[in-house]
Amino acid sequence: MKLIGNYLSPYVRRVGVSLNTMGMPFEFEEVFIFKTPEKVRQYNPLVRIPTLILGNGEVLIESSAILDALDQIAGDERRLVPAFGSERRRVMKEAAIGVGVMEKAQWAFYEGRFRPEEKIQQPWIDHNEKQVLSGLDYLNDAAQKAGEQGWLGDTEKMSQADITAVVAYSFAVTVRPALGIAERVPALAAFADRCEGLEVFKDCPIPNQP
Ligand SMILES: N[C@@H](CCC(=O)N[C@@H](CS)C(=O)NCC(=O)O)C(=O)O
Repeated sequence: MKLIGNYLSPYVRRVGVSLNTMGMPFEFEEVFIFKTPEKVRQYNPLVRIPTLILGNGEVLIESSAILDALDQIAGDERRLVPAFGSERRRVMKEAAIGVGVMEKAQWAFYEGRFRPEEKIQQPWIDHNEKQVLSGLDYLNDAAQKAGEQGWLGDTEKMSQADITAVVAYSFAVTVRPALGIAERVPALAAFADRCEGLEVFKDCPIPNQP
């Protein structure tokens, strides 16, 4: 299995951490999409990362679809989103909030990164940052309830809710440093520290911005 992308992308990182958590070995091809898009175009018509190539050559795209397929491949013992019931709904909702935080932090980040200075829309950045903070506040409440040993989705072991929330938090802290996120969401910050200390996360380090 080969994962193409880089770990500044929270979508790529959630897939890498999930593969590690499920004990699925993979090769990682580090690609910075705006530098070398041709490395991805041959596999993915959208030219986006993550792109995952399975052992049989099948190509998977879009992190949530990739993770859904991996859960199926891994089977019930190792899957990261419970198969059914209220536990599944809870994990999916928290993971969705994590993905929303990623998207909104990404949009705020891209506004400053891709537009000429005179065309940057500060109200649009503010709008996105407000949603980042609101999503993180929600995850902070979940982290508060989880306590020092528990998990965000109230599951027995780490689930996709935890992985996506922590990857979203660490991404937001990295690309929106001026927001003072760690101080605003101390329970989530402590929870993220706990998870980022695990090998499955440490194996997928966020690179310096290219
Ligand atoms: N919804 C997609 C988002 C993927 C995404 O936005 N990837 C970014 C890198 S963080 C990318 O490939 N951007 C290049 C582009 O869209 O042109 C997912 O979950 O996989």
